[in-house]
Amino acid sequence: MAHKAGFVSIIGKPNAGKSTLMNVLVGERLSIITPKAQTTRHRILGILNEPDYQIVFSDTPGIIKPKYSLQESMMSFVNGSLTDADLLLLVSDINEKHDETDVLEKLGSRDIPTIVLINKIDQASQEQVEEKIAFWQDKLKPLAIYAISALHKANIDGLLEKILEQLPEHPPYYDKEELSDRSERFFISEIIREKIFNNYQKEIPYSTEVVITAFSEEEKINRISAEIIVERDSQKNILIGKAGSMLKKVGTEARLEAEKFLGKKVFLELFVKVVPDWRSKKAQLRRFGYEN
Ligand code: GDP
Ligand code: K
Ligand code: MG
Repeated sequence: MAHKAGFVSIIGKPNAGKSTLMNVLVGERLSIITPKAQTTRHRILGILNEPDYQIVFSDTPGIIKPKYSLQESMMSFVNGSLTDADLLLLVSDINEKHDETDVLEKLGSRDIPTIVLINKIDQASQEQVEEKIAFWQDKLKPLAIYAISALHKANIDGLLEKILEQLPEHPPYYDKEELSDRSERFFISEIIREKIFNNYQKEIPYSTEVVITAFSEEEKINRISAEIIVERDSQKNILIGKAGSMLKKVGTEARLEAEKFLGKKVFLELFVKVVPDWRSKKAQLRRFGYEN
């Protein structure tokens, strides 16, 4: 049988469940998931390899109206994922009110085959599902609409078949051993960011970036150092916590997750550093990998 391959971009509003879906489709925990909006800041590839096909999924930041440079950069990752997609998976949270204007605007007059996924049906009634199906049918006339639960892996098998139907015959784009285009360093920085999103409130997660400053692989252990960047001294104090208690908690959680991810013992050192207003500074953003 001929080999199929293609690019499938996962888009939608913040918190719709895009990252959860990508991890389920790829069968690995590549993208970080938190209950907070704007957790995902990059375009992250997740590659599903089978003998007769390769699907290159892109997880993307939720579509918003950007207010500062970091968010502009996040939206340019979304645009990029639209440009080279063979197929779009538009994820919509069933409990969102019917305002998907930002998403529809972003699609604009682009004519990319789109499958709409109504997600979190575990939290909704059959009537709600039908109402939402009618909404999307009317707005977008997509190729197909699936009502799913990414979290509970409901109705995912049918979706995968439908995706494959849409993909062209093509040789693989990436080595068939590859799971992502990202390095282990990147995933470790994301794991640390996830623990920060889960452990702090208000603006702290949004003001935080993580930079891996050392990553050395030894036979039995990986030694990793990371800087947690914040915008102000007050944030640094909150991050560290009383006698270092909060930073220690984040460090422990991140280390355990990193060990699972790397399948190896990890020694993790965290430092906190203030870089005033980094989210609005182009040079800093470039340094942190948000180049457009
Ligand atoms: P993203 O911002 O679109 O990438 O969304 P995430 O994948 O980070 O998920 C946002 C939140 O929704 C997390 O707390 C997920 O656990 C939750 N979530 C994702 N899919 C489902 C689902 O099918 N059902 C329920 N109940 N929650 C879900
Ligand atoms: K999220
Ligand atoms: Mg996400």
